[in-house]
Amino acid sequence: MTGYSPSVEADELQARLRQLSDIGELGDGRIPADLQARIHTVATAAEARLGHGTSHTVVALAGATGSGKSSLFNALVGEDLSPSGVLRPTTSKARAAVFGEGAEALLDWLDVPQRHRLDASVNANVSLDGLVLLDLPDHDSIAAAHRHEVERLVQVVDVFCWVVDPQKYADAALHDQYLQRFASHGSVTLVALNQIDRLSADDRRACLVHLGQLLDEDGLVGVRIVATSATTGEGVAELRRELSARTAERRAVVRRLDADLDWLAADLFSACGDVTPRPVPRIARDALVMAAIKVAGVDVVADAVGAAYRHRSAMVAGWPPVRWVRKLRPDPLKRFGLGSGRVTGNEQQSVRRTSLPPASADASAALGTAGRDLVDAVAEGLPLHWRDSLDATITAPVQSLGDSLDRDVASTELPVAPARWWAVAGAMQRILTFAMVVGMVWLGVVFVAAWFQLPNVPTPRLGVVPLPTMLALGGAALGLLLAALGRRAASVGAARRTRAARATLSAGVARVVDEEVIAPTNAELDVLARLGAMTRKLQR
Ligand SMILES: Nc1nc2c(ncn2[C@@H]2O[C@H](COP(=O)(O)OP(=O)(O)OP(=O)(O)O)[C@@H](O)[C@H]2O)c(=O)[nH]1
Ligand SMILES: [Mg+2]
Repeated sequence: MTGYSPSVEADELQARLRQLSDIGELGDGRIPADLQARIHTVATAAEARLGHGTSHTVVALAGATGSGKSSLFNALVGEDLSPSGVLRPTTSKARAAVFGEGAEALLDWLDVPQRHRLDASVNANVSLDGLVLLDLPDHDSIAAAHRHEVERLVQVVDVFCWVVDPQKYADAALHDQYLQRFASHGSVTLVALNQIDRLSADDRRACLVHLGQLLDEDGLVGVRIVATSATTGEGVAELRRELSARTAERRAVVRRLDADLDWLAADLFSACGDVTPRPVPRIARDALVMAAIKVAGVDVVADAVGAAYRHRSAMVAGWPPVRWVRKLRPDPLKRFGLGSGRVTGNEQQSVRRTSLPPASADASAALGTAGRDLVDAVAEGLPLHWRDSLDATITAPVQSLGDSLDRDVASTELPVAPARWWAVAGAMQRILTFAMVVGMVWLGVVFVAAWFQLPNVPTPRLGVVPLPTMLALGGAALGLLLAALGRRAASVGAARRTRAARATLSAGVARVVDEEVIAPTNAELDVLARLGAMTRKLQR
């Protein structure tokens, strides 16, 4: 950062704030609610603070009751503006000392009505122009209103000046609740070890060393510590010089907001930046497709396609005298509301359904398991809240997959077109049956004529066999033989069509699974990967 001009820093901050807002948008439902709330708070505060410009630097004197904040405030400004006292706690509302012009709108936004305008050159050597010094109530107050006032203001001030005293500088309340929490804010943090007049020279050194160690442990390595006494005035000029320098460089506004971003970025990183999600593994997708194939009833429909082929073939090319028996049996495909071939435009629009029996409990359970396995496979190693968002992306479509699969099966064009040989065989069957009937009638006439002793009906012979006998027996035998051959051919064709139907239906199921589950899951994983990349980038 050294060597950067304030405007470059401000531009960088603006760019980071835009990234943060993108993360907030993309992170909706994918980032834990508390982090999402912090994104909102930081973004809103940054926008508002930057809206008031960087010409003023707001420094807050914060600390425990009795540490001497108000006394130090008065000493720094050179006037007794803020009552200090022995009654604890003394200060209940923040008070501002404003050096130089302006800052009204800024103080309105900070909601600090008690303001005092002061000459920028309190001390001839030091200009405090642009400094807005706040005297805060006690952070560890017995009065909740004091704590709220402090909490509200520490979120928005530009520089923290923690005022500690030799008795309470190690208090857990200060270190746990504030110093550690603002560990990223070292560049905008100062510590005043006040009431230094109460210590001997040796104790001062020891106290300063110990305080330095505690701050290091808090994560605030190398922050400036100034030893002061509001009573004797020792160190006050040094602290004033420090405040003057920080105000003059006009970088605190951007640095504080940058530190807020660093702090948030670190937490965002541990929540979602540490891992990169990968697309759905093939094996998990295939397992889901297999389970969906069972739920869709692909085997039942494929078998019905074969059975329908045999059935329809027998209806056309079977032996005509017994064909009517076939008619009594239902068409295996029509039973399921399938097999009428092409889907018309109207049918596609109105939702077409099959009358297939519902999937077995086992098949449905297996689909549910495959869905959960998919969640496990994609969420492995990812943060828990991402698992939740993936669960939401996967579970609902898996649960409604049955309906979509049924619609897909209903609209699949099944291979049930009549084979060309059926018509040929059917025509031959008609000729053979005709020959058989002619032969039988002829034989009947011969038989009746002989019975009534009428003159012989002529019966030409073919070799030794009379023609009517040849027609009757030959027609029947050839018809039966042709029907048997037809059944065999239909069996072979049916097996082929069963395989083809299974392949077409399975491909349809895979397409539905890909469209309704895998594609949205991969899209969600992609969003999560982008979110991870964005939080890594925000980290710097
Ligand atoms: N000896 C000594 N006493 C101090 C010093 N600074 C403040 N005091 C005294 O400490 C007491 C508390 O001072 P305040 O300035 O009211 O402390 P505060 O931090 O503003 O307290 P709250 O407003 O209650 O949070 C007063 O009696 C001061 O006179 C100092 O540097 N040395
Ligand atoms: Mg006070």
